[in-house]
Amino acid sequence: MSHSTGSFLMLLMTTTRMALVSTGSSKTVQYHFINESLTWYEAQSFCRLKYTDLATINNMDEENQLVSTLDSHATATWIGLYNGQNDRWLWSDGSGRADFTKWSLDQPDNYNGIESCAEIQDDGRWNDIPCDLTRAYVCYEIQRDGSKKYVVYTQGQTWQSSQDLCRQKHIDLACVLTDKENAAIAAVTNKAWIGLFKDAWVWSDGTKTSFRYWKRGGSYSGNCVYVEGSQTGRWIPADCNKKATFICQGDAKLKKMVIRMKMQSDVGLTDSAASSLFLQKLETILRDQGVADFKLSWQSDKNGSVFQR
Ligand SMILES: [Ca+2]
Repeated sequence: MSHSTGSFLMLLMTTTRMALVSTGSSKTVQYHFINESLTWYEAQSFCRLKYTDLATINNMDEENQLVSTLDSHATATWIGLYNGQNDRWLWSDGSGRADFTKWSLDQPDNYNGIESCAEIQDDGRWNDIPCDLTRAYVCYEIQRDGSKKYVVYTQGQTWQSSQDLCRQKHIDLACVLTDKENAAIAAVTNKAWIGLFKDAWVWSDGTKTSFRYWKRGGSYSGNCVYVEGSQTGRWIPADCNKKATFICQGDAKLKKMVIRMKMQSDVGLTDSAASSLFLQKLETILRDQGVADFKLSWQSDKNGSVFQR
């Protein structure tokens, strides 16, 4: 190949620019199943470094979306829920902390230390009682005009079963936000479960949702939470030091580096074969230097050419 002036390239070498491609706000959550077994804490660090955080689940749609990302062989997969130690009263439909309350006199008293669910009484006042008692229950749904409709079921169920049944047929157990709503429920029932429960679980990314999807039955303990195998996706508390696969959320954090180089060549670099060969050589050099996990590509200008003379 002759040393022609046409293929003699002079490019200016200049600064490197770092740009963090941050997470955008999208309607569907981006879940990423990571097929590596780590402790909950290690998984949290990994997710915060590579994505946004461990996965948060706000509702049943997101729960189903998360389950669909699980590897078919996954048996236990960490999500971002952990024990925050401080109990508070929350609503079953995910709407968070109960700001409006209508407790009966001297309630909630957590009698015998086992009262974590709430019933509405004949007089419309609330009492905390053990969740495994059976009661009638009140579900709710939203009507076309945006108003809430309450549906009472008189056959007694535990609080958990009531929640499952309400979620199957309606939206959730009744959540009560005003005196007016409370009066509407009191008018149609004597004693019944409402969607109020107490727990200390919090999300790694600070989301306030009180949506929960616990496995029914069995006895589990631990301060971190995993979802069980791909079939059900129900949540189970476990020892945070156990190793499990995990799910991160958010866009991947990319570091983009733009490099300008000055080069001299005997071949025409406008030739695509030559420029891809050069790219391969650059990649080899970078890998030899221990740089892993990267992608190289040419950036063309608005005229579509990579090189400027
Ligand atoms: Ca009580």
